[in-house]
Amino acid sequence: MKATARAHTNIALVKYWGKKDLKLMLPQTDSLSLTLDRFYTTTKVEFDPTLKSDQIQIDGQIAKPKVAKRVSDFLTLVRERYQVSDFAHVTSINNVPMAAGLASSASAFAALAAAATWASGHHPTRQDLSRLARMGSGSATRSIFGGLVQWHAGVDDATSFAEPIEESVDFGLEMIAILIDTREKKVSSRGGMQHVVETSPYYPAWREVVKADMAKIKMAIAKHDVNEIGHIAQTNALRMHALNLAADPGFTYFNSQTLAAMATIDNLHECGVNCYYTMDAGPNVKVIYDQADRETIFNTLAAQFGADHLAVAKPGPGVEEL
Ligand code: 2P0
Repeated sequence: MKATARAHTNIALVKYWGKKDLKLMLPQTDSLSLTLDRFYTTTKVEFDPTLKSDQIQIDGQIAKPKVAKRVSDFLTLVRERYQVSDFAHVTSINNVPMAAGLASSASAFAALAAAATWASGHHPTRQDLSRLARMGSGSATRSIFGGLVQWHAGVDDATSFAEPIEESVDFGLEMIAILIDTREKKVSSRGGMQHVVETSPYYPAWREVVKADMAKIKMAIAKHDVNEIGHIAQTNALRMHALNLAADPGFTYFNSQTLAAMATIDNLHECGVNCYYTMDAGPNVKVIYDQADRETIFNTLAAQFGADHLAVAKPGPGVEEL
């Protein structure tokens, strides 16, 4: 009754920002991401008939009550789905700066969904694992798969799952994460996105933007056109963040360093280096480029932010059993 799973984070190129069903965790729109090799979570789950409650340890520490409840609620879902009556020991190690907009919940819930399911003795399809991971965190839906992944919004539990568009991405697409601030963010993704759905007058336009961007980025992926992929991702990210500014009250995840990084990338781009940026629910900036330009981009960013604040990430694999 035990299993260990490793899942990698993903960065959305066409973002998910808002739910249409909070209970079933159905998103308002489709989204598309790149799973990264560099950041991942390894989670062991062991069901134990002698336990009186779930025992959850994250990065060597007993989980704080709020986190422990979220994990325990998720385990209860797995227990109901697969008729398990025991509580579990959960031990999780993150190779991701937690809650800093580097999608730690994506790798965390993808790894937990897989480890808990496998520990229960079941080996469902990856599509089923993706649907289950969705109940923990939306972005975790996509982290079940490697490479470029689409999450179909769907209309109910059965139809809202991720699917790989291209699992082995070997046409040069790469990212550099600029780690500007890895402290926990002030506005959670969950709270931020629902505030936007409820109060941002641009929300109807966002749904149309995503529809168009999904079609465009899939064509760009089919052509292996890194520039076009980067351009679509950057525009999409800016439009997502515009929703936040236009909410009531408005808010932003950007800080001055975020804006400085964006300006540097824009400058490089104007100088003929093809690079683009995307930001999530935090101040960190992820740079999208073709690996042929890595050195130029890395050296420019290292001069500004320090090489120890940069992490080069390549496309990574889907969830695996260890
Ligand atoms: C994404 N983000 O598509 C978007 C873009 C952040 C910005 O998914 O409430 O942690 O658990 O579903 O998945 C982050 O939100 O939120 C996220 P929940 P999640 O990657």
